[in-house]
Amino acid sequence: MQKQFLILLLAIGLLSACTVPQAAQPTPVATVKIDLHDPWVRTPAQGVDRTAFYVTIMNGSASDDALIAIKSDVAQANELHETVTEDNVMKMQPVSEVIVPAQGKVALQPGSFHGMLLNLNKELKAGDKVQIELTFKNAGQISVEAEVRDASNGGGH
Ligand SMILES: [Cu+2]
Repeated sequence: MQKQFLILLLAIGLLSACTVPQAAQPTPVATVKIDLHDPWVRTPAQGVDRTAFYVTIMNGSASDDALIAIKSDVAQANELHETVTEDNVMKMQPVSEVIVPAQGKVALQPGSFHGMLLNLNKELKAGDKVQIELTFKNAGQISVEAEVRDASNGGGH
């Protein structure tokens, strides 16, 4: 009985904590500004169940931000990768984040950083639209609609 009473008190405390200060606080000023330009997904090669996602990220804020994750519902696994050249061999490796400098930009593009869509659960063809959710350290989650496109040249991703 005593415990229930305590829980009730806690609940009331939480309620008032939620409602009272909210009315008094000024509207927060947005300090994070991320713009996403030209999002696209490469048309997967015939019979291949993986592809790459590209976008240019512009950071209009005064502090660095970082892309830390991507998510889509067309792939079972969504990773951040970087294409590097070692001993004249191009290969890609997972990265934990892609830094977007303050007042600067970074491009996820063929031969560089990219989002990797692995174990595709849907057939993608040129012209399809794919919803991608990007998670940034500061700016939080931003969703974009990426168009599926054939790569203009055959360069590896
Ligand atoms: Cu990759």
